[in-house]
Amino acid sequence: PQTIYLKDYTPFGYVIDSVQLTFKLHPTETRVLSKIAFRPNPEATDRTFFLHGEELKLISATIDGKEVSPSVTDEGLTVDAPDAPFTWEAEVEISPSTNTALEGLYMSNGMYCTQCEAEGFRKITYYPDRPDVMATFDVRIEGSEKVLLSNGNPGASGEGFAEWSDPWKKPAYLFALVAGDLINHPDSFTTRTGTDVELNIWVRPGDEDKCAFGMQALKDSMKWDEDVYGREYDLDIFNIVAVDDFNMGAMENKGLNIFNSSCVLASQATSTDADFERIEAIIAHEYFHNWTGNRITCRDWFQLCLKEGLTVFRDAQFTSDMRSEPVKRIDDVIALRARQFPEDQGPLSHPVRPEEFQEINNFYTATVYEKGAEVIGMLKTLVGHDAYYKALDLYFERHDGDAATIEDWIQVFEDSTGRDLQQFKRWYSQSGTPKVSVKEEWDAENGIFTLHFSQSTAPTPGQDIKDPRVIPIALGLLAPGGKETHPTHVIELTHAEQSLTFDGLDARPVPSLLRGFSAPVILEQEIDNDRRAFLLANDTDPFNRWEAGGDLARDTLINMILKDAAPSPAYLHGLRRVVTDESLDPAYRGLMIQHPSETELAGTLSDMGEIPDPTKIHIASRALLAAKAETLSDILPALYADNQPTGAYKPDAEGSGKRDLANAAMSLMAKLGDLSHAKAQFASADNMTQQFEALAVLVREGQGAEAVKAFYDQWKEDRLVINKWFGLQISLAEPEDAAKVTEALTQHPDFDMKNPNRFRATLGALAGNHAGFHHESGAGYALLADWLIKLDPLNPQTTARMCTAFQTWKRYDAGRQALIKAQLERILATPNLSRDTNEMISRILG
Ligand code: HT7
Ligand code: ZN
Repeated sequence: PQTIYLKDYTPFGYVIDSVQLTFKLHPTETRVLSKIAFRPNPEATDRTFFLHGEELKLISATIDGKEVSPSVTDEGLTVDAPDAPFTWEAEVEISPSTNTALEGLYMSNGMYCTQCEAEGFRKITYYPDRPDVMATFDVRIEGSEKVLLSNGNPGASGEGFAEWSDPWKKPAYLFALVAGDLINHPDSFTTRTGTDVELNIWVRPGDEDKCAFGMQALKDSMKWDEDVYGREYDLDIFNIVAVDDFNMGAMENKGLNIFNSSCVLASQATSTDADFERIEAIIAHEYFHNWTGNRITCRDWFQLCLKEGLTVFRDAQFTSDMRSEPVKRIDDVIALRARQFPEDQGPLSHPVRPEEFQEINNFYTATVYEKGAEVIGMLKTLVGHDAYYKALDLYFERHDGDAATIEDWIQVFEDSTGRDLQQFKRWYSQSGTPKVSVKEEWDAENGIFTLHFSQSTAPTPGQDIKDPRVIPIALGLLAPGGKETHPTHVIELTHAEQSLTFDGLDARPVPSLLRGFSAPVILEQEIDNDRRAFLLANDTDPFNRWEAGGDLARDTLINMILKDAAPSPAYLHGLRRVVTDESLDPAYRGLMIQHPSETELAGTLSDMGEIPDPTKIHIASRALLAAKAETLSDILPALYADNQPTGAYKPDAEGSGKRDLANAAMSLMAKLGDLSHAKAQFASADNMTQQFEALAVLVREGQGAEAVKAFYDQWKEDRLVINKWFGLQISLAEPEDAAKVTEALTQHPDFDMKNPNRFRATLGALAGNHAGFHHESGAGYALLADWLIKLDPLNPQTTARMCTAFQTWKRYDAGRQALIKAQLERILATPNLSRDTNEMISRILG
């Protein structure tokens, strides 16, 4: 397969003035007619007229009305084109109903829909399918479906047709079309300058009662983007459509966002609090792309973080404002460490702005998205709140309508702040997670306290040498009595080694470092459990307080795993103090009760140079849960009772925080043998959060068989709830049973490998059951490999993404490594393996 390099970028030889598309819909013989006005691009030297096109049947092609005979390959066509303005017209035939890859135009439950990012438009018609080619689109859809939608504003419509016109120039990846017998949940929004915007969420009949929450989230997002970033919506209508078969979460097509139904449909009975929060965030994310992604798009796919990192950062700001800032930050850091750190430290490590790829779909990664957002967060920390928003104003003003680059982005900040950001830019080009080590020096005689910092990054694939980066470290100092003497301020590390001195101190202070997780680094400091307990009790920074609790838990777990030690009293007492501290938000206390996941512990052990034993990790994790239950036993009933939210169910921060804490108490009581609360809650819950948590507790305690059956009977008609049912049984299966349980569920009549949500709920859950997936028998590895091989010819994109389950394989012992390697080689040897999966497995094998 061909490798594409950032350094090889050249502009396309032609500019497009307008695009007219006509779709004559048919499940197997859809005709797409295109009429495109091209003219030579004065900024390009190469006039090769190559149009991308894949899996298209070319019916006819003309230039200025004269038939032409292009030379056609699997990737597109080339034809001699004039060095002057001309009109290209073509007719192609495609088959949406047999398109299982879910890219281009495909069918899901009888409805037509599209997914064009990154390179799906080339499966719809011949076109320069690259993000720097932008044009206005007029679309006519002919079909018998009740609802016919495309981007932009509606035009003429009548029996069997509808026309749409998008006045904003856009790249083809933002094109969308939907046709189906759908029902809408309508609403409206008046922008701050008084334009009325029609809003709709379109769903399959039966789902209309699950749209209200998503609609409110959309209106909140529209308002927030006006208030915080001064960004207003720019069309007369904004449509969202829910689709069952979808490779990712959602897609920001201009004026016509298409959503995985799991990321928009919500109801008290069927969605958990976590689902509600996620839906709110994804709706915001896609909406925010209207400015960061659509109005300003990417010059090429190497610049993906320009829109994704910024939009993730913006959606995180939105969630912090809507809910709890510290809880959101902690959740994000947990996710970053679980998904991005392993990626950055393993064979798939790549820069936030990659410099080469074979298949761009493989680069929609945690590094591009989440580390990309961290980079924006650091930039904001470095320049400050006001300078950040001033720079963003300039970015929107200067680049509106552009296909921009990271250089453009950095330039905006340099111009508006006067700062030199060239060293900071290394965050975009250097892969790997930096380690920041801190040593303390206390000069008691003179009251001087010095922090000696050093930074380093281990080599990553293709990058042996790393240069120092700009690392913002937010820090504060506490006096030994617990009082904060130096409130948070930010220092900038720019050298491999650097020191910071505080003088005039009466006593040796306790530093609180990397507050709010001010940079995506691994912090190594001289810290013992007394210090951690002190910070857990006294730190004014809620993130570091949580971090201190997590570090205590991690330390005790590591000692339990490596030394068969008993759980540490310091951790258990500290935990008790926090959990009983009623001044703290219940959601925060709920987070404090959790300890690091088994997967995270495997990573920690590996960082320490130890070989993680998944069975020992699992046993220790269970034992710590039991110890926590013992320690808190006397307060659990009250914790459970006092945190039952009163009044009608609300999926807001307050209600969900209380349910989290109450559910944690229920789970610990079950550990002590008291299943009464779980049983009663399962039977009487009026919301999915409480019903599902109760079910999880019963299953975890080996008492779930009846409830699992009852849950299925209750929800068998609801495909999203049934995904949860599949996932739960596998996630909570005992290590030795996980592969068997998964295999049995793949034989269940409701298992459908063509539906990515169901496939992920099943095989993804197996990969997420750490001790089960890594069971020494190798059955988990073999089963996942079997299914990846089966899925690849149908849906390469989802197959390739799921290969990441193997990315940490070198952490494990020789026996497990050999088992995994054999499966990776088996996948790689599969005839006709997709480019997507081939690239992923080759990189993982290294
Ligand atoms: N910009 C989108 C990324 C995307 C995608 C979405 C759905 C299906 C396939 C896709 N490939 C790439 C989603 C986002 O980040 O907002
Ligand atoms: Zn996005």
